[in-house]
Amino acid sequence: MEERTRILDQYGARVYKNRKEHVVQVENAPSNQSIAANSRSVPGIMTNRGCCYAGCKGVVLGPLKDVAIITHGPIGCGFYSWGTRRNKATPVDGRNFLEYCLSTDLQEPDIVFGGEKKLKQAIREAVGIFHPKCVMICSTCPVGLIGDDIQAVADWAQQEFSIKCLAFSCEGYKGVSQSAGHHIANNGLMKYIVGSGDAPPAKRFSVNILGEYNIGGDEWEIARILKRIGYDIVATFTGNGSYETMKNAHTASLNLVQCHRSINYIAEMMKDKYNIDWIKINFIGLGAVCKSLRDMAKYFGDPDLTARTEAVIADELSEIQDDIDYYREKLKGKTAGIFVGGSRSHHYQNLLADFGVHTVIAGYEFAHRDDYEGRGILPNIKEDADSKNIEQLHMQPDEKHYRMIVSKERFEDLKQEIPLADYGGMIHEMNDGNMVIDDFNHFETLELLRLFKPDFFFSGIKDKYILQKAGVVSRQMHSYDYSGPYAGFRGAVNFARDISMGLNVPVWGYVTPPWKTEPTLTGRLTHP
Ligand code: CFN
Ligand code: HCA
Repeated sequence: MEERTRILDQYGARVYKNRKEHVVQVENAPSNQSIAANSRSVPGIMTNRGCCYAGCKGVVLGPLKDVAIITHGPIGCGFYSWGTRRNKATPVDGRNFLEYCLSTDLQEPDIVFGGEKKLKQAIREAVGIFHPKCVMICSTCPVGLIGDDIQAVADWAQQEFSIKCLAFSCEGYKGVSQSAGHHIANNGLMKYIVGSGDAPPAKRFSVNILGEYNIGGDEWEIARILKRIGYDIVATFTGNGSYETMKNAHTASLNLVQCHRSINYIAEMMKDKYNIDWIKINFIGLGAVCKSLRDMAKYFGDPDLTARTEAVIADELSEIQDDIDYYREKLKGKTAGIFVGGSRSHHYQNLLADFGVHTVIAGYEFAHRDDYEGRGILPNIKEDADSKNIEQLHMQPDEKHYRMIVSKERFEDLKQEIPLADYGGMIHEMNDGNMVIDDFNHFETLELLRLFKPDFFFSGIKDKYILQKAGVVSRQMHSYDYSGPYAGFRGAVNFARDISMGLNVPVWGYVTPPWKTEPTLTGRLTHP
């Protein structure tokens, strides 16, 4: 596989040895190739990953709008996890704590003599000003190093102020990426909040939405559709979410899992503890939204609900049909690269495909192997046009997997029978020659641009500017730059409009960048 070799061959021996396991070029699609993931980045490499604190405070806990979250640490961590992710929330009784950034702002003397006193004072102030029912403390790196006992402080605060106070030891250096922080946050929410409410059992078609963070208003659009069909949303984890609703999440009948990476732990724990089933859904992309809604109806098995689902799908699609046709005409045949954190790089491929855009390179910052390789039996079934409905178990050359080879028709039938919680991963759904890269870095990004020349390259803050300077249309797929929602039916149109604008805007033709006409560095060579 040529492109893979051309990238890897440029590395020195040690980096080559590490990176070769993380760079896959798809062969024999639908492929069940394996990939190395969720391991330590090469020290010093320009990775796009974040830290454990980012995953816990920034991602999973941060969107809770009625919780006063105090970042215990120097001010930078609190400040940089405030607002940039664009997780939006509707105020409750005119209040929305997301507008505030609360931090102990640790200074050198606190590092030397301990920060617990300051943390107690911060909680006292937060309680005095905001009167929250719940306070959360999130530790940053130095707190773990100096050994502040944040759990003891949380216990003290619960007594002192008669509130719920949870401590999360999510120091940035724990684990290898944001992913460890997701797990820590999931454990805390599950242990201390879910199930602590006393609401009566929820209505008949009641669901929780897990792993949806209301970036750019996505949750609002998803909730709009679900409510139209007649679903009752008990709690969303955690976009536009709240302590108050999450307490009663155990009363729902079904958990819908949007981002599997950040929240599978809660889905599994709620299954064990409350016997609530979960299904994998995806509200990004028209085909994916329709499939998810149908899967939900199938789960509940109610004829009226199924009829309402079909009626809403038909109505929503007819409302946007003209826009979809218009943008498909502008976008079809284009190619894209997409590199985001742990689930969007897969989900957005569906939305791009709706408009005829093929994803040729993709990867995650910190996903685990199941996000790439799939979960359950689906990834191990392969359709083969020549197969005459005969199922056979076939050992792959790498001797790691058995795979069932079936005809196309049987493949479609089997897909209907497969449990709704099973899904194919990213690799399974990409085509021959496409690249899948784990924990991609800036060097690889530039090489991929050179080798594949995609029309779009979707990514994040850290690499956005190298892409733009290379003249490639890029949108920030973490926060949608300043736009959104991109989920659901109406979100699909917003997305198509934004990327089509990026492609068709003539402005770059009018600008000559200074480095094309002037030297950017001047100097004189002197000989000693
Ligand atoms: S909103 Fe989610 S969808 S939660 Fe996760 S894995 Fe991050 S913050 Mo950035 S955009 Fe990204 Fe996913 Fe799930 Fe967001 S792809 S990196 S930790 N993510
Ligand atoms: C995080 C949050 C982030 C960062 C985005 C980026 C987000 O992981 O700390 O690095 O481009 O979505 O805001 O993923």
